Amino acid sequence: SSSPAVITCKAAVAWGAGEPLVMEEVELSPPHPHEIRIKVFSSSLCRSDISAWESQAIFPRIFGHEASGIVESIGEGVTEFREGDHVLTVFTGECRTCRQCTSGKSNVCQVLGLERRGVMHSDQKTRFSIKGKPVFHYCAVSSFSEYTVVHSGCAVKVSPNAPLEKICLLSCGVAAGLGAAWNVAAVSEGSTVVIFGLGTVGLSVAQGARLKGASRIIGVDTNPDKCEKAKAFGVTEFINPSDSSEPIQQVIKRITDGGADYSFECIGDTGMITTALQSCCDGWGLTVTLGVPKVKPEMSAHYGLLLTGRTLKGTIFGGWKPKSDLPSLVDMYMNKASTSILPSITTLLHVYFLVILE
Ligand code: CXF
Ligand code: ZN
Repeated sequence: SSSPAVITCKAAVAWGAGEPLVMEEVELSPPHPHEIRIKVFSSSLCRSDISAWESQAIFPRIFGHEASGIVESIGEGVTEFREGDHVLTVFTGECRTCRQCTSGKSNVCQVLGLERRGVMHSDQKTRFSIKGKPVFHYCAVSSFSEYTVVHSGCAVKVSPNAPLEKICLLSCGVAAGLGAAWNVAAVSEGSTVVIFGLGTVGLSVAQGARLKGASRIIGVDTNPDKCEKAKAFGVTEFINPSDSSEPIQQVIKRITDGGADYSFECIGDTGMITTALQSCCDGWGLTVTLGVPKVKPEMSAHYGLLLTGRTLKGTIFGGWKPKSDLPSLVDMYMNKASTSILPSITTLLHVYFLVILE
């Protein structure tokens, strides 16, 4: 096929912090070497998109990173994709050659890791422009657009039978939560789990814990509407901290005979990391923190919590290596290998706002 040209398409452009997105005609360059251009099919909205839109200073910018689509064209040197392949985008890529990727112990790629400056990994430039003026990327994905360009290491080929409008949720939030429960905590059968924050990520931790046979899954959220939704994802007890004056960590310790086996911070509030540590038990209590802090990145806790045997672990994208692991997660959803993942992800779709671009 002939080499791809610049295209124009519609994209939702953010012009300033907190300003409404504007549908604009944008120019999108062809994919550079080792990049692919994707026709975006679905893009769900992640809290990180909103946080960056509210608070960061990189504009104009195209947000969106949790997406599915179809490969429209490929750049030089791309062997892994063809036009027409179905893909998921990822905000943290997998180069498969760096020290981290080859360690067998990590999903934090040194080459295609989280991009924070609004440009592409390879040349620190943008592929989008409006009348020649650069429009910045988000997480090197920018899926709130009809088409986008991503590094081939930041896309994952998936089964063409999988419904693109559903599996985009596996591109960030749902996978992050499931992975935190399965890969990072390795939640064990019969255990007690407490989850702070019941958004997509927290609900997916609950689902993951249920699938591993946790017997008590305590969900904590200040929004009373989350109670019913949380039960559909496996939460067995819902606690709204606003309902009582007793500190939440004290409530958890009281009802679990000294603290949970596992606690998960899914809010992005560093104060809650301390609370989560205080809510798990002496000896083996494990706190997994995966929320993305919006305000204060520093955390503090009494060292005694660690001296008495607790572990604090952080994780990004639930420890999944996108290329190595996501296709099987999609297959698991398709094969209903685990019967309950399907209804739950479908339920998620009713709960979360989806941006559909066609
Ligand atoms: C996040 C991870 C932490 C920084 C911003 C992007 N990824 C997905 O939501
Ligand atoms: Zn996200």
